[in-house]
Amino acid sequence: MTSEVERAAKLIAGSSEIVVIGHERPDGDAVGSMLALTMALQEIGKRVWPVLAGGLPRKWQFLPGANQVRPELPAGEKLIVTVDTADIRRLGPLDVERVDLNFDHHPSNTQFGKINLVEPGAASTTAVLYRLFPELELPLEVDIASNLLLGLITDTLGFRTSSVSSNSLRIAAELIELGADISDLYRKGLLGRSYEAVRYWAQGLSRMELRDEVVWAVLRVSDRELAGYSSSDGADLIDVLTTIEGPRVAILLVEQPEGQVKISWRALPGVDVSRLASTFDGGGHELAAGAMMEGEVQEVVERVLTATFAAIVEADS
Ligand SMILES: [Mn+2]
Repeated sequence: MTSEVERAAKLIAGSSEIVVIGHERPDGDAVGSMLALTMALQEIGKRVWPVLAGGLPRKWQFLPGANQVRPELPAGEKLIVTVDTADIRRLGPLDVERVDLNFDHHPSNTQFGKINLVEPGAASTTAVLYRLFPELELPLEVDIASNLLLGLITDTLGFRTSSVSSNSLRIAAELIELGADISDLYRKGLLGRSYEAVRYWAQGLSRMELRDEVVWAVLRVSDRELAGYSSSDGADLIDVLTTIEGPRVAILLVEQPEGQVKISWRALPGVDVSRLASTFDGGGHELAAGAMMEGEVQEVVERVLTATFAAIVEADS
């Protein structure tokens, strides 16, 4: 990877205008990576545009640098950088023809960049960036550190996923030493949620089901309307399903406005849900993966459950 890092450093040095893009329906790691990289590049004198299809969700607007995020690509030739994005299609409806630099930690990353800095073992993309910043001659200060720590806190669900290592905590400690406020980031980025989001959970939880070591819940467009919840995501309900003792796989299915269903899988070690997701054209990590499927909700539920039960049987054989 070292020569890739050198090539990346040269590419950055030779570019004065840079676009940094995160994936659509961004999580904390996508936003934190995008803002940290944006601010670090600005510190060394680059003109930088952070871009997210659909703009920055309100949840992340407390972050330093958040007011710079725009929903569309700027005109003209720029260096194009993506963060935390496993597949170029996850950039959403942005018209991205070419990616120069691809920073990520998803094992399923399709290596779509001219240069790919992908570390599948890392707990977050912000952890990858933290390690690469000195080699890329990018600076660290409190606002950059805060965004990096946010990505690490959110992707590890507060340092409790199997991806957490002593190194994750060492990085967190160093970011705290730079001034990042861990308790504030933890509360606003991980624990804090709206009343509407919890009402939305209640809709999904009231119809939750458990069968043969798989627990699942469905969230429909009508649930969002009833709860007054405005985003088309799952409001992290999957993280509640994974706290249930017994099931080896948890699944959340979220109906989308235009005949699609977004699926999230979480597994205990032993079942590889990233392989399962890839059979539906999705991807992710071994124990946390997702896909987008076409079809009516109930029909998608049946297909997903059948495949998931089969994956568990296969894992045990
Ligand atoms: Mn991530």
